[in-house]
Amino acid sequence: MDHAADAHRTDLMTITRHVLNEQSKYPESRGDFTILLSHIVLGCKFVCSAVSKAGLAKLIGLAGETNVQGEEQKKLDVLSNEVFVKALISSGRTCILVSEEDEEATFVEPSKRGRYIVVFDPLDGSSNIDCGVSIGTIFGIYLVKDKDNPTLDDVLQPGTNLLAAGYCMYGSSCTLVLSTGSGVNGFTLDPSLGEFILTHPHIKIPKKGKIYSVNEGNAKNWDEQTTKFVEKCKFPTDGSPPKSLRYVGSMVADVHRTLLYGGIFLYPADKKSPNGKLRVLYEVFPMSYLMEQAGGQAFTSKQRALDLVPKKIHERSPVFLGSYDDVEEIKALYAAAEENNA
Ligand code: AFP
Repeated sequence: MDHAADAHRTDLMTITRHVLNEQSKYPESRGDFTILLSHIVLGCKFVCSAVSKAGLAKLIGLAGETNVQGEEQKKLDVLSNEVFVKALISSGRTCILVSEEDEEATFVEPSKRGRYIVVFDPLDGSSNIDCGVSIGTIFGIYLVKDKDNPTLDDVLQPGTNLLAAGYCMYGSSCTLVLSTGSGVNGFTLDPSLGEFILTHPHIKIPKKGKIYSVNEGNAKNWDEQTTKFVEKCKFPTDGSPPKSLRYVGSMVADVHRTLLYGGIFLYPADKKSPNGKLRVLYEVFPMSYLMEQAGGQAFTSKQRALDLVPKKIHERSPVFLGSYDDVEEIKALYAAAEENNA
């Protein structure tokens, strides 16, 4: 028996303890963020449990509704959205919520209002639900300017203003990855304890990776830069081995692998979708924030992704994110094209 390992395991760093530790660095803090986070964690635990029972409980199947992007909503999307919205409002710490599933932003009634804005995709990758492939929740947190007078402008902030961001992946284990602006930490749900335990402290993405992740089925509609980049991944000209391709089609799963193993995740613009597919507020921003906090980069084809200022809550943007050196390569291709056009 490995007593040393067991002794180590007796000092469990739960996500709440971790956030309380962080909070203690700010004497003026009133614990509001910790309370908010505990409600997000509750939502994640609920969704995790629902996802793992989905087949059994016959939760899978169309709910007969269509979401704002014109996609068919699965029952689990509807459930997850309801659970998160209710958990966030009942925290008493939120004032505006933006969910992928709701066309309009939700303004919390004054009696339940707090200082935080939460943007989230309660169940991303829903086309993977029926086959049991990893899916996830993505969230970002902002501060409102004036709690008594919240407006949509408070939501349309650049990603650089995020206070925190994270995702929870419902896969072979349930993993919550979080950054509150000082690095990235990963927590795994111990189902017997019902607690997220710190299992991946101080995640740093490798500076260069061996994997690229993209839906190559869209290749015929890509621009020249994306085409060149992917060609270089497959047929490198610098003597390095070709990169491997991995693509789940669930952003959380593809980004999680990229964060841990290194490489690049791309969802570029193409002729059919000139703004790409992924949503700025609750997909591109949180994942770009985590990548930067882990030492990587995120780029839109025109600028640093976090510098974008969205004009609409469901706006989309192309994104290239991952290992620093890999993103640097795609940036160089776009910079060269711009120079040639100048
Ligand atoms: P769904 O929620 O419709 O499955 O979309 C998932 C997603 O928004 C994101 O999680 C994936 O990275 C991306 O779309 C996959 O899109 P493609 O199916 O076009 O590759």
